[in-house]
Amino acid sequence: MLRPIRRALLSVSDKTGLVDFARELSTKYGVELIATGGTRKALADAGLPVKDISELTKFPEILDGRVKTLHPAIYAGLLAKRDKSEHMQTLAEHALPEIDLVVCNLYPFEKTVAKEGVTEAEAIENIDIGGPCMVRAAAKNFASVAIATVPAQFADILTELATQNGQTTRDLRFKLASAAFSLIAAYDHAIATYFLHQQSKSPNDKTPLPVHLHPGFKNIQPLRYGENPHQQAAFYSDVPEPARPCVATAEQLHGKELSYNNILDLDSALNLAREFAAPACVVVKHNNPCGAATSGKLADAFLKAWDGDPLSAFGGIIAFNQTVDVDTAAAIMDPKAKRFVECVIAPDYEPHALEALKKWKENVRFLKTGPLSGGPQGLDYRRVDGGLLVQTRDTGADKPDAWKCVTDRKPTEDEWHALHFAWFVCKHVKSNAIVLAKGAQVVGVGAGQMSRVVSVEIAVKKAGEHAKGSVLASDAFFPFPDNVHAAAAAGVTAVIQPGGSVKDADSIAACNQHGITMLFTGVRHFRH
Ligand code: 93A
Repeated sequence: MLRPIRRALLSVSDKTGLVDFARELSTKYGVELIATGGTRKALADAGLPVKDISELTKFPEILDGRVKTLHPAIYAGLLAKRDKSEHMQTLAEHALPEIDLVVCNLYPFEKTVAKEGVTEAEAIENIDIGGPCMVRAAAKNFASVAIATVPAQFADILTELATQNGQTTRDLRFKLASAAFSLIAAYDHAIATYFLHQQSKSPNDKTPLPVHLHPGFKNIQPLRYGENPHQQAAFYSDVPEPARPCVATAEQLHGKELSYNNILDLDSALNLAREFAAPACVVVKHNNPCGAATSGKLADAFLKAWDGDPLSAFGGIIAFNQTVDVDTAAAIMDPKAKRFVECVIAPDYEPHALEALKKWKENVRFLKTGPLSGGPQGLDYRRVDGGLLVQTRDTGADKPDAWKCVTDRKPTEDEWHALHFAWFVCKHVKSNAIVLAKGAQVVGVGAGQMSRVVSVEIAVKKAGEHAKGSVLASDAFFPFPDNVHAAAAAGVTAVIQPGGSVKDADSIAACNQHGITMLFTGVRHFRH
């Protein structure tokens, strides 16, 4: 059982709330206060009993305070495992006191470098060394030590001391440790960013992008350039070992170096292909699928995906969800078709298929992911100027069993399967997204339009004669029934969309008028 908090080490730059917190610790719970220079003075000035850190280290603060807490007496007291007798014996042998609570916030590096005209020397002096070490040590030993890094945590700690006989719970200490490690990560990132900016101020600076990037991303491939030749770029990965199948861990078996845009498109293509259990092929151009199909045979899925929009497929990125066999390779390379392909990604290739593909063209990139399982993982990050948007992935929301038919006519079995297929393709198309499909083959896509009805018109135009008898998926609700009228005029027989518009009733009435069947999914798939 953990002893009550008896000794606290306080070392803070931001002294907000410090005195009140320390007073309560000292007067109510008899906690011994030990502090570094400035913090000690603030506490002593408020009339609190406080020991100087050098009483504990038996060593003065030196080098203008650059070395104040970096001492074994501090670290032993923080890191000793309380439930390990050898550790406790060592403390006793060397007369090292246990530290139960650390209150520490760091030199204000970010504030300092944000100041107009800050000098390099000022910035450097504000890189805290001892603080982060102490915070990490306390956080590592959260089993026995509590670490407060922001004044907002003082109240939580006091509440527990009051209700837990002067102790804190493991649960609170774990949360405090988690916040502490986040603080250190952010702090070090701010320092790294400052250094990076200092060395690459001009847009033409050709210094390579850094090896490590917050949070935990590692440079796995410097790229020749970014979206355009005047932009610098690199490919970073945060996939820990053992690697899971994705573009970042895929093995390139053949072809030219991958480009920035290749990687984006490969990711989009793979993430759509892995939605399906049946053999599937996806063709992506500029981050949108222009063709996609599933079939009993992979070669057939490929031909159907390519034929969905052969004009756009030229120079496309192709993803498969199953091993590329000899027939599929032959279909890709068919001399009569004269196909131009940038990249192919698949779980694997049959040896003969790969051998042939490698001989086909020197530059085409072939990538192998290993067996696909599940969807993409981790948080999704998008940078905006001055900020970062973070969201969870758009996975797992769809419940086909709960889809509701809202029209007089119910879908036939064939229509239901086509709608199901079209819906999952639509999820991977930029908004406003409209997908026309026949069976399990995309025949027309309207992507990235600012008005939905124009997306319908584009999808219909792309589908040409195939629009007749097709089904339509829309990533978000129809705001007006004009979409239904346009679809009906093209010969669409079934629609799938989230529903939820104030004008749903008008769209449903329009479907009924045209004999179209319509499903509501209750789930939206915007993709911006
Ligand atoms: O210069 S340091 O990196 N060297 C140290 O050993 C050290 N220990 C604590 N800075 C160090 N600190 C930092 O001093 C703390 O993180 C805190 O921000 C600050 C508190 O100093 P004072 O109590 O003198 O105001």
